[in-house]
Amino acid sequence: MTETASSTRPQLYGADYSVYVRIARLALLEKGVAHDLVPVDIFAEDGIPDHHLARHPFGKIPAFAHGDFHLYETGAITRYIDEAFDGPPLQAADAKTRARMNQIVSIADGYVYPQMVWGLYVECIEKPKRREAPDGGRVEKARAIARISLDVLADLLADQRWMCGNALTLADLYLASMINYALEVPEVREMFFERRNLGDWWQRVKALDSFQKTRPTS
Ligand SMILES: N[C@@H](CCC(=O)N[C@@H](CS)C(=O)NCC(=O)O)C(=O)O
Repeated sequence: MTETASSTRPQLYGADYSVYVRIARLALLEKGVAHDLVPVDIFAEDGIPDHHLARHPFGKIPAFAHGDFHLYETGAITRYIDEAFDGPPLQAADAKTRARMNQIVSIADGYVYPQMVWGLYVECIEKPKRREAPDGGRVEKARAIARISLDVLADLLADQRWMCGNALTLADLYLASMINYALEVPEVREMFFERRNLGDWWQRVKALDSFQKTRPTS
């Protein structure tokens, strides 16, 4: 792996089950940046450790350090990784494609994560595993927004290889990490694979070495 921005090895703080930690890891691997994933369990029984709150005052993961440069928020972390290191660009150079990529990342943050990961995956898969009943109202709202999200994403993808054209971008990395959990829900699988181009995109995502190497272990 190469690293040319400085000789300091970036540190990513978090856990491999986290959607957002995985997005940052995908960016690091796609750029070929040698780094360490430093474990932090924000759901530990004794609470979020103070050393993590010092890195991320909102107590979320991931947090990131490159030498004495510290960051949190996945959007800032992944854009820094893309811009500070050599390796294939993860953001388009032209304004329109870059704006489209940023739009898709916002759709992922604003609708796919809260509705398809929390509203459907957590409600329909995680809660029953903990012997808790899903919140029917929450699921119904999430289902409606999932349907809109998949329609929009299928339209934006059209017959392109990746969400923003021929090159993999942050838009694909965000969606890959989120869709991976959402597809555990049978009704999401059905809605997703009804859209043939999304199914083809998913096969390409699954074939990425970075995707295989960042599979959650728990
Ligand atoms: N806006 C943050 C979101 C990060 C986030 O929500 N991380 C989740 C794990 S995937 C988390 O820390 N959840 C713990 C909580 O909400 O208490 C980012 O982009 O990094």
